[in-house]
Amino acid sequence: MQDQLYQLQEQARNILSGNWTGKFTMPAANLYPHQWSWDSAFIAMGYAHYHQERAQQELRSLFAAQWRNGMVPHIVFNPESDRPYFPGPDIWQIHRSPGAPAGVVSSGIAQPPVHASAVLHIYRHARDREQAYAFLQEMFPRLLAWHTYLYNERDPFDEGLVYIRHPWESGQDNSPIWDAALANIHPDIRQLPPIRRVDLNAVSASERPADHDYQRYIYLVQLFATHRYQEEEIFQASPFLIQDVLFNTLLCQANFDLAEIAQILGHSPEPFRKWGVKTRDAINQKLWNEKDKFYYDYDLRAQSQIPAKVCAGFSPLLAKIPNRQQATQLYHHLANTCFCRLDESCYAVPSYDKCSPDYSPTRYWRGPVWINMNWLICQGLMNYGYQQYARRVFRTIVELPRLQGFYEYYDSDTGKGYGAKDFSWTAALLLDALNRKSLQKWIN
Ligand code: 2M8
Repeated sequence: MQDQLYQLQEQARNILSGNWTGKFTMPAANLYPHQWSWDSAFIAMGYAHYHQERAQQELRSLFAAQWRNGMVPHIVFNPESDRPYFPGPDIWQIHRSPGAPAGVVSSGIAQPPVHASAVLHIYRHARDREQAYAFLQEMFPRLLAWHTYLYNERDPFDEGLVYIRHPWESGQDNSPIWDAALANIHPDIRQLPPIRRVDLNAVSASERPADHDYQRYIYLVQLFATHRYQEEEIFQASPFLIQDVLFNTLLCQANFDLAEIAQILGHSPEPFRKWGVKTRDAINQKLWNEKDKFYYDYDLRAQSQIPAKVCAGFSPLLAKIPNRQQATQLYHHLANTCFCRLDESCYAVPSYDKCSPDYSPTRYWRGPVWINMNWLICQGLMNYGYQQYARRVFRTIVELPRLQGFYEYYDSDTGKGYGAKDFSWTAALLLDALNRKSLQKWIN
């Protein structure tokens, strides 16, 4: 077994090396040939166990594209890449914004703020302590600007909850959470740029978002460019404004991690703790549904919660957001046939409620198991002492890549891998899981 695990880790490291460009790591060479924001944070957490320099470089490259208002863009385009990706810089047109960064080309939206957590993780695992401390010093003002942007520009009612203005900002692109909001958008197809689904050259259409989703994704991008990426204008104009459970949970945790970074550097941790607590309380107040005993996103346009049971609803366990009773109630949803009972042979955790009529075992964020979500949920379950289930989720992080290869996502019933092959965060988070002291007891 030890031999097998050694080989598996070797494979994971080889995947990361294969996707490494010299400055950052592509999520997958054939489908995602540029740099993605939250991917890089997850990838850096894998590197942290064996290549400190590269872990640091990964985030350094990303933050080199930070906008003047503090936003960390969700894609940083690689000018040297000749691989196709849509939408490219010509669609984003970030030069229309006065806040766009100089000398780099990026998208004009964000992704979940996992970066402070990744920076602290790198520091904790660093062999070269001096270099690690210098890295904290370098990243602290950038992280501060990033979180400040989110609270200043994305929380107009000062609730402690930030909104996303595009499904891609959540990282869960075609999640059923967005269906109703997107259905209210009726783009005039003739006004849209041609939609080049180059993703379908790499992956079957049945595993990717539908064309009507893409039309709406591009409609929103066009709207942002028309408003020169001015947040106040977008807030007035955008039909899509959602307070997302996963995004806010990761922000909450990132604030607590930023507080720790501040303390290490001799700054006051208080402002960051306050942000964390404010967001934690707001998630419980506004995103918890007392009837269904589940966390749901909130649609600011429709002014209502979005009752889609997705696995991101379990993510607040990660940041210790639920109280004991809420955690028990969440666990009842998880250890249930509609997700995956402990005695069932399925692979936990499907990304969407299997009892929903529109559950799909293979279509992207509408059902398959994702290793990053499992990684978050596994730690969340451990926070509340759900050891048996946490162990099961941990084993899935290891078993699925071992049996099937390092895919982007997996069918919860068969375990078959789908989407991109040699997917970086699947490799990086497997490396992290296998090298975490708290999880090593489950390796046998
Ligand atoms: C997926 O999203 C991109 C758009 O950002 C795409 O489909 O082209 C998502 O799974 C997202 O969470 C991820 O960061 C990205 C790269 O892995 O791919």
